[in-house]
Amino acid sequence: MRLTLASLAALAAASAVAAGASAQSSSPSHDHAAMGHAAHAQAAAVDHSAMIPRATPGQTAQAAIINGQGAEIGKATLTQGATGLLIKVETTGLTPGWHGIHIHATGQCAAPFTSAGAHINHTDPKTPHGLLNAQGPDDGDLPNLYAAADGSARGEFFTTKARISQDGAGQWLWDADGSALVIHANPDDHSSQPIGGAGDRVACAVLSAR
Ligand SMILES: [Cu+2]
Repeated sequence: MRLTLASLAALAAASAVAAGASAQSSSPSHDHAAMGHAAHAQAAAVDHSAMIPRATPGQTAQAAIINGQGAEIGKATLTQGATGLLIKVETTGLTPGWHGIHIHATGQCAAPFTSAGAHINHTDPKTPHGLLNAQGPDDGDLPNLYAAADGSARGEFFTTKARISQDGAGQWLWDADGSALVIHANPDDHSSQPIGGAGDRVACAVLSAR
């Protein structure tokens, strides 16, 4: 559809220019040429958005989720889609209830997981935290994860602000220092700073190509 429109507009512009060249003194053809130029400018803008690089779908990876004692309690499965990243979380060992879960900037998971750094948020200027924040969200924000009475939790999260493929929109998680998926002790309120009151970091998974 976009290509067809662009092609049509380009054709219209080309024919308008030709008409202008063959009958330069005639004012109606000048009007025609001006209209052609306007159509061409619009088509160029549409073309540009169509050229934003897209990720390579199908790339997938697994990352071990560890607790504060360094024990493996679950796994995260990352699947690259064409327009974003799907993060599947399957874990045990959490306190029952809601937990904030975010993508942090550094692929280091040594308890208490502060080495994972802040959220991935390399946009300039930095965007405030919070999926429900009018000025947010930051690139590492995700909805909360719910742990059942036995401490097990499963969920899928989709973000357009992160990727494991080298091309595409959003932060590349497999950069030189990797990234980390961090589960917090408390739920994220999705609006307050800096992390929505999510509290301590209780579990972590290193995200890297390795
Ligand atoms: Cu976090």
